[in-house]
Amino acid sequence: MKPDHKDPRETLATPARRRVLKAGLAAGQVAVIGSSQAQWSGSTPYGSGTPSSPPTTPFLEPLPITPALMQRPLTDPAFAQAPSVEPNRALNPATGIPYEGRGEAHQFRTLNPPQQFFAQRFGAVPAVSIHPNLQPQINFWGANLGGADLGTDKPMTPLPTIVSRYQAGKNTAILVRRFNNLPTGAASGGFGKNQISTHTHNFHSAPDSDGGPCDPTQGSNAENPTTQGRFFFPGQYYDYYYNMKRAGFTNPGTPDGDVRETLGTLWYHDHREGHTAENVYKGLAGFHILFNEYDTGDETTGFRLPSFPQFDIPIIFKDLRIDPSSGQAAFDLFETNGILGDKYVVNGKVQPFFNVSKRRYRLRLLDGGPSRFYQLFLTNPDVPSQAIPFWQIANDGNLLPKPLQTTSVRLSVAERADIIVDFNALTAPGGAAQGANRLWLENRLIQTKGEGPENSLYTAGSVANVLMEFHIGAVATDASVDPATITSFAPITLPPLETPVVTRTFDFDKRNGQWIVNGRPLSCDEVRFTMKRNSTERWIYKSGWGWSHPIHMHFVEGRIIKRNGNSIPITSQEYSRKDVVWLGENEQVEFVLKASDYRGVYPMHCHNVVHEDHAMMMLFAVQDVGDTNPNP
Ligand SMILES: [Cu+2]
Repeated sequence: MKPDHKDPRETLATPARRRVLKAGLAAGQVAVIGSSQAQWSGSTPYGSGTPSSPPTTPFLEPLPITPALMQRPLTDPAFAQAPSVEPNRALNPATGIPYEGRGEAHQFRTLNPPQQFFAQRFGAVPAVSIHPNLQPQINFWGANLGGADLGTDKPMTPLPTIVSRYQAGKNTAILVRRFNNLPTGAASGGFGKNQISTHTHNFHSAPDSDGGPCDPTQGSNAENPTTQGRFFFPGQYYDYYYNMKRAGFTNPGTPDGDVRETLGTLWYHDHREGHTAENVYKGLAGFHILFNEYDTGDETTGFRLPSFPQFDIPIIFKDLRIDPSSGQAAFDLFETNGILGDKYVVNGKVQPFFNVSKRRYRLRLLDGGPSRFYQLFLTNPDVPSQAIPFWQIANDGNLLPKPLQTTSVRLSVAERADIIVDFNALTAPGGAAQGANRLWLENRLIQTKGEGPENSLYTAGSVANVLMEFHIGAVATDASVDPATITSFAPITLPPLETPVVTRTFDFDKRNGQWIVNGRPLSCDEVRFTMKRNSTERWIYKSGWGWSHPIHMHFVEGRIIKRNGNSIPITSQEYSRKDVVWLGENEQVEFVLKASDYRGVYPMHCHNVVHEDHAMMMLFAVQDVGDTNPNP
């Protein structure tokens, strides 16, 4: 990017960061500055002038564990309209619009007809406490467990956890029917759009079930429920079909797909074009977890990772700002650089505690946005200088080649890290946190503006930076294995890197207040390039000074092969397949990927959801004939 494109506000904020970078640190390294520097909570170095949230006492309430969605028989009232391959576009006499929002038939559904059926109804969340010191929140949206009566089966946020399973040689396909029962009229709190599209992030979905932001035929004609085929409107449902086959299932030799394409920790969230940030901030996000023949969810079988759900804990965190005058979560519609909150909300509670036993836990960490980047550490609040190791076993939806011991993980928006923490070994005599009866999950990455983080850390042990506190109880039985003894997650491993036949460059920049890719903002009416099915491409991501972007493409995963000219070493957390790439300030990242199986239109975009809405995104297609456009 050129200096004349720089947001003038940038020049006020950059000296500290420049100084750090000029010290010669490589990407991924950080400088530590003292906690005497402004803490983000309290003094609130926040761009838009929004006042600070009311104070809250940390660790008063337990971490909520989001319930799992249960399957329902086809005799359930949710399926009064029978599920069908073709969308149900018949007019519902009760609403005057089609029963179903979907516009496309489910691809390849007859190969693996759905075996399990789930339902959920999106609606307003009844007034809910996120902290005893704050007023009940009335502006949230969520989904219930599928019951027809939202008064008894109430919408919740985070959204219910969906669990599904790969099983080679067996059809385990599922169908999730999502009803839109969101309020009509103006959204509460002045933000949110009740025309929704549910994206299952990182799943190998056909466009019909991808939950993309744009209708492939209607383009920007988004508001008409009789023609729009991607959003579902109040009064409509949408059937999402997940075939539970790994990528490559259309290849004759691998009818179950390629085991190396196995996915694990996914999430689902709203993706309505132009309003994703508002809707996710309102609560439309939850986990979709996939198990398989090796990562079984049972610590006595397969890789013997801690059992779900007792010791395998999905944790979604976001940062909110509570307007002190209204007491409600506030969303600044006019802030396009990104939105920072000053309250960490973890599984729906501000700074909760979590009671753990002395044994191993698998924690699935997900940065739910909207704009904050994290570097997470375990901190012993009584001895903050201790370096406390844990194991990272997965990055985004993918197991690493083998467990990687580390003392921190970095997450940009939408990235996931599965970690294993051994609370027994850490606190036992000789352990890194010997004798500790509590530990913090602490974000030490400095970020004072929505555009992106600094390249430096707060010192350890600042309670304002803590997401949650673990209260460590008694020793408990543990049948999971020590990650140190796992030398490989084979056969779930990295597919070989194939030589790219097409190279494309994507320059992520800002101009005239709009976030752009290769000079242009999103148009839902334009497909910018076409990938050829089963053909390998190299994408080069570039960014400028002053901002960072989490870059996400739908449908296709890839491998980062170079960051700023350097290869990714096997000891890196990035030696993995990825669906989100942390593109830091003034960085260049080379990414290799290949599309398979499905045809159709997908987006790639920045996952700072505020950037995404304003409108750092483009559409691409996957077809049997591609193009070679180097700068789409
Ligand atoms: Cu961005």
